[in-house]
Amino acid sequence: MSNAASTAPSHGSSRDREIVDAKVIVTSPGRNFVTLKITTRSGVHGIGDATLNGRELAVASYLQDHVLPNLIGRDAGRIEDMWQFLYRGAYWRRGPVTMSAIAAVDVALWDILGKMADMPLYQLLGGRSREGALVYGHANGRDIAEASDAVGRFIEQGFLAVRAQCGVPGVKKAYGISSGKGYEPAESELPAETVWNTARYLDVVPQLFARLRADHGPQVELLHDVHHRLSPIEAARLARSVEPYRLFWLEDATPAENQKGFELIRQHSVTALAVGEVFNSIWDCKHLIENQLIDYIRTTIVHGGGITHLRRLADFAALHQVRTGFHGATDLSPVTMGAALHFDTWVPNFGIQEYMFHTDETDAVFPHDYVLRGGRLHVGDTPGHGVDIDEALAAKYPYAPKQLPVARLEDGAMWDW
Ligand code: GCO
Ligand code: MG
Repeated sequence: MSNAASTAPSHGSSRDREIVDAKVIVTSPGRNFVTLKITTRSGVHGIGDATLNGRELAVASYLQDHVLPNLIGRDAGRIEDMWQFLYRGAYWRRGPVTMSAIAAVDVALWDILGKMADMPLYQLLGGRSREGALVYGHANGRDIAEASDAVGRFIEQGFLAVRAQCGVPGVKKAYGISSGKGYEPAESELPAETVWNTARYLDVVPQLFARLRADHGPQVELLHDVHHRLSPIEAARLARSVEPYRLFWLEDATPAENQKGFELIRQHSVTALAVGEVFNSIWDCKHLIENQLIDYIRTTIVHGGGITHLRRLADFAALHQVRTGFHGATDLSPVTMGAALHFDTWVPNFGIQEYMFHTDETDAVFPHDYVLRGGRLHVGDTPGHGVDIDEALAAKYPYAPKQLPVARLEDGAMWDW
C-alpha cells in the first residue's frame, strides 16, 4: 500500500483511525457465534470473536450495553490503551464474559492495524517462527475399535497428531463421543444430562491407548482430554497408567481451581499435562506455570482477553518452558482460529493447535484464508487476521439457544463437566 495511488485512504492520523461504528452480530450457521465488527473513519473494518459457548447473549449484552458506547470516537490504533481501559477501567476484572468481550475488541483492533499497515497479523507480532502450525484433530468412537478406526482416518488425511476419546462400557453418553455427524457438545436448548463412572473410565483409557499404539505405531502424536472428571490422585493414576503410550498430553486431568492437585499428579507421573481452556487470564495459570506443574497452556485468544493479553501470557510461559496449545473446538469461531493461527505462526514457544472442522455453513459465513496442508494449518498473507464475516449470510441464521451438557454420578449427584 506504500506505493498505492494518492487516492488510497489515509490511515496516518488519529482522525483517520477514529472508530465511527461498532456492532455485535449474533449468528447461528450450525452453532451460535457472536462477532464484533469495528469500522474506522477511513473505512477500514476489523472483526473479533466474542463467542462463549452456551452463554453467548451475556457477552453480546456486555459488548452492546457496556462496551460499544465507549468505542465510538476513540483511536483504533491505541490497542494497548483500549485493553487497559476495558480491563482496569471496568473495576470488575477477569471472568469469561468480561475477558471474551475484551478479546473481541482487541482482535478487531489488531485486524484493523494489519489492514492499515497492509500486513498479515503474524508480521505485526514479529514475523514467522515456523511455516505452519501443527494441529490435532478429534477422533472418537463408541468403543476402542471404533476410536482406533477414527484415528486411522485422521492419519490417512495427513494429520500428525490426533486426540482420541472412546465410549466407556456401561456409561451411556461419555464425554467427546459423537452422536453421528461430528462432535458438538451444545446440542439442546436445556442441558443434556449425562452419567459418569470414574472407575470404568480409568479402566478403559489405558486399553484405548495400548490399542492405538499397536494399530498405528509410535509416530503419530496422541492426545486425550479428561474434561475435569478426576480427583488429583485419580488423575495421577491415569497419567501414570498411560506413560507407556507416550501421550503428547493429557488435558484437564483434574479441575484447576485447586492447583495443588497438579503437584500430586507431577509427583507420580511424567505424562505431559495441558490445562487452561476455561482460564481467562494470566492470573489463572501463574502458579501452574511458575511451578512448572503443566507443560502446555490452552487458554486461547477469545476467552483470554485477546492477542494483547495472550502475548503476555505466552512470554511468561516461555520463561518456564511451558508451550502453547490453544483451545480450538467448533465453538471458537473461524475468527478466533484465524487470529490464533497468526499467533501460532509467530509465538516462539508454540506447541500445538487444536483444530475441529467447522460446518460448511460456518465457513461460508466467515470466509478465511487459512488452509490445512500436511497436518499443519497455514495462514495466508491477507492483511489483518485474514477472516471476514458475510453479514447478509449471517443474518439468515438466527440465534438458537443451546447449552452445554451436565454430568451426574450414578446416584444423581452433580459432577464436573
Ligand atoms: C476441547 C474442549 C471442548 C469444550 C467446548 C466447550 O478440548 O476441545 O474440551 O470440547 O468442551 O469447547 O465449549
Ligand atoms: Mg478440552
